[in-house]
Formats: sequence, structure tokens, C-alpha cells
Amino acid sequence: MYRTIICLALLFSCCIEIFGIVGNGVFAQERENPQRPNIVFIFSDDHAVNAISAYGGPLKDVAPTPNIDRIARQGAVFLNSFCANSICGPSRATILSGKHSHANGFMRNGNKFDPGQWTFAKELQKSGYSTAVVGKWHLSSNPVGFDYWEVLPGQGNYYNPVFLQMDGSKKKVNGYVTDITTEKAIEWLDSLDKTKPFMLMCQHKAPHRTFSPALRHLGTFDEVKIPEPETLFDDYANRSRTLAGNEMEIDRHFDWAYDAKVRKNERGDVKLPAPDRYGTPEYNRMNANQRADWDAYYGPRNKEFLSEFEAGQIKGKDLVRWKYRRYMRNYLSTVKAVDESVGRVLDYLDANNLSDNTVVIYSSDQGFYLGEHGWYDKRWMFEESFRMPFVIRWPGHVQPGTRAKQLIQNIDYAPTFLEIAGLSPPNNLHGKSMVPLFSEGSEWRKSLYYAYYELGEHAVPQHFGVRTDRHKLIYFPMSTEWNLFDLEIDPNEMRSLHAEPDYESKLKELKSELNRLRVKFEAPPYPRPKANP
Ligand code: SGN
Ligand code: CA
Repeated sequence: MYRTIICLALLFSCCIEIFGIVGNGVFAQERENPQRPNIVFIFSDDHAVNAISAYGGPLKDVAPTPNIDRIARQGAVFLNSFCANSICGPSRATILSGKHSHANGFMRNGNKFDPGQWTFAKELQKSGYSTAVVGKWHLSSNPVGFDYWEVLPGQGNYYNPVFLQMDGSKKKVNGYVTDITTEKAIEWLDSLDKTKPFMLMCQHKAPHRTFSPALRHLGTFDEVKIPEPETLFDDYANRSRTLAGNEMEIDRHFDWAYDAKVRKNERGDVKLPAPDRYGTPEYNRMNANQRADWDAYYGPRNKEFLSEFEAGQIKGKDLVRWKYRRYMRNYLSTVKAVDESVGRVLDYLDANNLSDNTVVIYSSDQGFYLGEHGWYDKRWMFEESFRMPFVIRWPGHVQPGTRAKQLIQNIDYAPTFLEIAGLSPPNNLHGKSMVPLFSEGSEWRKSLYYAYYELGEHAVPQHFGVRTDRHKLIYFPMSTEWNLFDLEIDPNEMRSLHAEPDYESKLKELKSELNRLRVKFEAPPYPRPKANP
């Protein structure tokens, strides 16, 4: 009997050894050293939060984003997510470096990203991640920190785009840019042996100007009623006088051929009143079959419009409304292909058992005006272009259905990615890891710094500002004006309160907060008025 008990005890301890049932066995080792999470960063260009259903904005019922919404449902939507400088190259440079524009050296489009500087991609690659970027890049210097890259030169094209190769050559690919970017991303994922963690940046050109849809999506929104923004006919009163000098209005600056897709040789003798400066570069890139699809859609609709216009039936505000509808149908159609791309990537992760250990993020380089203030384009610190989407899924770490309200900014992405990968960010970054916000929440910042440095395009002046959860202060150095908004009572930012006696102490408080942030980030002095032509 005694011998039997000893034998059973030995057998049991043997099982423990073999199957690792106790704390220091095989399972425990796996728990201590699991495969680090993969990161899939899906990033588009100029996708406003108002055109993502999960954000719940005025276009929530028409935004074609079921797959981005799927990330949101299974993870978190950051409702107060902002950029540091609302323009393409600068936003991308901030994401890579974790720093404001003045510190990473990429202050305006046309600058060259210094590839020698620290980036999160280099750090992940060094620590053993497989890394790749495909699609829009727009930083002038070639990508560094990536095992594989294939990017669009400059802005890239929608139809039959050219991709820059790692060996310096260029390759033209037939088809639609969003689909091709997705295919390249999935091919790369498929080529990995998956024993190493990976980080993929899948970066779309769409829905950037000239808002050119996949041909299969032409007409998707023809029968859809697209609500008109409350501020479509903004008169720019009660704010900085620089607003009235803008060159981004649907009314006065939306090109007929380039933007509205009414080509010159469709017009006959009809004279249209708005600018027509840039021709039809995307149409010119198409092959005969693609043009036939394009013409079959736009041709009859343009014909009908031109005859109504000529008969005086569409004019004044109705003409602006017509252009707004044409703009939104095209814009939302390009979003539809981006969303399909998100769906394809999510399906790939599911089909390959990768979803559980992959962080998926959807974001875009800045917001965009979808007719608010009468505009298209971005740049201003007003809400629609200051906001950028940030939707994240990380099973087991981000509670499904979270709607986070903290003030996050693109300076935070690099330190977040490092913490996800189990690395420590260097202490000279401007941003903070958002990982603590994914679970119980934590102390977080109370204000954000903004700086816009461009000098010409769309005539938006340089400006600088601070935003808290409720107020926004903007300084326009070229006209030495301050604008102050109370977002709770004036969410559309139609009236600056800087001169209101009731807001005197708020103005003082925000000026000092802006100053504090500028000192903290070692921002350069404000430009002098004469610097802006
Ligand atoms: C291009 C666009 C502008 C746009 C800038 C910046 N013109 O110059 O309308 O504001 O890009 O956009 S276009 O004729 O090329 O379409 S950004 O996203 O690259 O910053
Ligand atoms: Ca952009």
C-alpha cells in the first residue's frame, strides 16, 4: 500500500514536469515570454472623423465604414484625437518621431524628412520586429526602419499608380490605388514566417483630393441624401480676418474639371463661373476601358447638370449645393474602397489566427472639411481638420466598445507603439504612451499644443494654439489676432470671444497655458508678420 502511494506520487510529479502544470513549468514560461504583439497601422489621407460612422457625427448614417466600425466595436474609438499640425508630411513625421514639427524638422509639405533621426519604426526593427510600409509616404526621403517598403512618389495617383521600389526604380501598376496598396500589404504579411512579431503601415492615398473613386463604386451615393453642414454658407464674420482670405471654398475654389469632374470638352459653349486651373490628370492616366466606365457614369449626369445650369435652374446657393453633393459623393465613394481594404486586412488576420495577438489601428493624417465653413481641404485648427481618427482594437487589452474621451494627439503614437512592443520610449519624445488609457485610465494631459507653418497653398495663414476639453485659443501672428472659442456653447466655432469681458480671465489663463506648452516643447519664436506674403 505504502509502495503504491509512493509510485502514484512519483507519477504525478512526473506529469507536472512533463506538462508544466505548475507555476514554473512550460505554460508559465510561455506566459512570461509570449510573442510580442503585432501592430497593423492602417492610415489614410484626409479622412475626417465625420466620415466614419463609429464617430457618430452628422454623416453617421451615410458614411460607408462598416469595417472601421468593426474595429471600433471590438475595441476603442478615441473621440478627442487631434493632430499637431494639420497637413500631410508634418503629421506623418510626427507619428514616426513622437515629436512636434519644429523638433522633427518637418514643418510643412515639401520639407525633407531627416532619415537619420530616431523613429519608432527603426526602434521596432532593431528590437526584432519585421517592419513594412506600403502606399502613401510623402516625406521626400526614402523610408528607413523598414525591411520592406513600396511607396507612392509624392502625392501618388488614383488610377494605374506608380510605386517607388526599394532599389530606386519605379513600377507602374494597373488598377486602383487603394486596392493595389492593400494587395501589397497582404502579400507582405503572407510572406512572413510569423515567428517574429511584425509591424505594418498600410497607408492609403484616398480620400485625398482629387477624390477619385474606384470605378466599381461610381454611383454608390446617387440615391443617398447627404445632410448639408450647418456652416456651408459661413460668412467668416466674428473671427480672424484671415478666414475671409481663404482659397478652399466649394463656392469659389473648387475646380470644375479637377474637383467637380465636369471636363472641358463635355461643356460645349456653357461657361461655368468657378476656377478651372488644373485639367484632368487622373482621367488622362486611365486606359480606354477605364475611361469608358468613367464616361458612362459622369457623362449623362454632367450633361443634365449643364443643361439645367444653362437654363438658369441652378445658380447661387443651389450651385454650391450641387458642387457639395458632387464632392461628397466622390469623397465618400473613395472612403468605401478604404473601408473595404480595412475589411480585407481584418479578414486576413482572422483567417490566419493572427487577430488575437495583433493590435489594429485605423487613423488618418488629419481631418478634412466636408463643406463645414464652406470648405474642402484642412490646415486650420478648427475642429474638423484638427481632429484625426484613432480607432484601435487589441483583444484582451482594449475593452470592446470603449469610447475614450482623453485628449490624444499624433505625438502619442510612437511611445504607444513602443510600449505595446515592450520597449521604453526615449525621454525626449513629446508624446505619451496611451497604453494606460486602454484599461483603467490614468492621469492624462489637460491641453494640446498646435502649430501650422505653411505659407501659401489654400491661403491659410500660419497659426498656433492650445485646446483644452472645452476651450480653444488660436494666435494668428501674421495679423497679430487672437481667437478664443467656447466649444460647449459654440461647437461650430462661429464667434471668437477673445474680446468679451466675461472671458477676460479665460483668455489670460489660455495664453499662459499656450506659453507653458511652447516653453515645454522648446518651440521656436512666432514668425514675424512680414514673413507671410
Ligand atoms: C495637394 C492638393 C492640395 C492639398 C495639398 C496638401 N492639391 O497640393 O489641395 O491641400 O496637397 O495635402 S492637389 O492638386 O495636388 O490635389 S496633403 O494631404 O498632402 O497635405
Ligand atoms: Ca493629408
